[in-house]
Amino acid sequence: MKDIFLRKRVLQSPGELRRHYDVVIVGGGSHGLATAYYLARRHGITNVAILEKSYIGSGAAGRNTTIIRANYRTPEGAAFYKESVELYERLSTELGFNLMFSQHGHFTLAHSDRSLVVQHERAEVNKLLGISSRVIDRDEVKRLCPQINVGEDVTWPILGALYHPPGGIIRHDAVVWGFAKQVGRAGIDIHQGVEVTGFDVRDGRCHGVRTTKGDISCDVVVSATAGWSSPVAKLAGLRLPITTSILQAFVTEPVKPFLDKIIVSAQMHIYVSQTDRGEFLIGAEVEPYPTYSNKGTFPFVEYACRHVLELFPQLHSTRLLRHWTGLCDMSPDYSPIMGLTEIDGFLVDCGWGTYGFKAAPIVGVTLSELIASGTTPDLIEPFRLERFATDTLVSELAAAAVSH
Ligand code: PYC
Repeated sequence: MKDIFLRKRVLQSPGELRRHYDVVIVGGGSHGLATAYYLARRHGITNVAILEKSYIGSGAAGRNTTIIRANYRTPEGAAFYKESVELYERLSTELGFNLMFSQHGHFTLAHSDRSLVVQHERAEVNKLLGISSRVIDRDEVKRLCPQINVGEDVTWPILGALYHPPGGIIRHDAVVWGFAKQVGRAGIDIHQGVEVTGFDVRDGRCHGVRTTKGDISCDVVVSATAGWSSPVAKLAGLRLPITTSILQAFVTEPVKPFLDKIIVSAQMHIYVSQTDRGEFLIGAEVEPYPTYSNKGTFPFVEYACRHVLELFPQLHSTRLLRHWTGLCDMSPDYSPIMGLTEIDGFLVDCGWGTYGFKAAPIVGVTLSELIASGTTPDLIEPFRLERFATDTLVSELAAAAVSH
């Protein structure tokens, strides 16, 4: 009987914090866990610690809209997220953990001629990279998603959409637990409730980490702390070009399943999908002020409901259940900042804005390769921190339904 319980246990107990690790990953979210997973799986590096000040998945991994897609605007971004979607497609089998990935299609609605032009540009970039994306007209939107209101009697009638068939939603906490399970099995320590208080930086190199449970020496530190990236980098003396804001979202009470598509609108700044539990998950614009507050606001709820009800009037008497905020670390060009920094041995993975969760597996693959080989993989070369000094930005502003 005891054996059955042991086998079912997902998270291994990490034991004492050791005084030395080859790699210390700060942040027990989807990126930190994925990096640890691929370090072990692809490179055999297991003398690794993940330090999480709260519990795994307590940050952005547990507070997002669970959307997975690759229909980005820039060739750099689209190529990167394409690989992420492909990794996600195999991940349940690979991790031996059902991540409930349902790929029923992602629609970016266009309500103006200008927006149709942008969606065409995205479709062309996507097609060149082998990503399934095309612009469809209003009739096809209605045919593929009969539940949506395509009528004229609304604030912004729908003219068409960018249709991305592989887009989908996934259970975000299952992603965290699936990675954590395999990370633990590989012998990697996941230390929850351990906060990083400083870094041992001398002569331009990071030699270790100071924590609430003592100091650790290490060869490489990876900061994968999403919304907390700036304060964590500051502990190492590194200034990041990031501002932090919140994106709010809520779920309704569960209702009978009637929407299997993801609907987003860059004009209305909203996201709508229905979860496997029947809840409608609705999100909106990043708030236009920097904050670390995790309090939701009533104007957001009012705004999001007003717009969603124009698309889905059938939700008019559905009640709201939960409402949350997620921290978004916004970079100036809305693309991530990944890899080496001016401090040897101190790597960053930040600036994800609202795109982070969908990148978790490819972040793990590319960062683990960088750590193991010392060479930046081609796929993340454009996302180096130094691009802000060399003026080689990767503007991804047009790729989300939030204006950022
Ligand atoms: O980029 O798919 C997205 C997204 C969803 C919520 C915020 N950003």
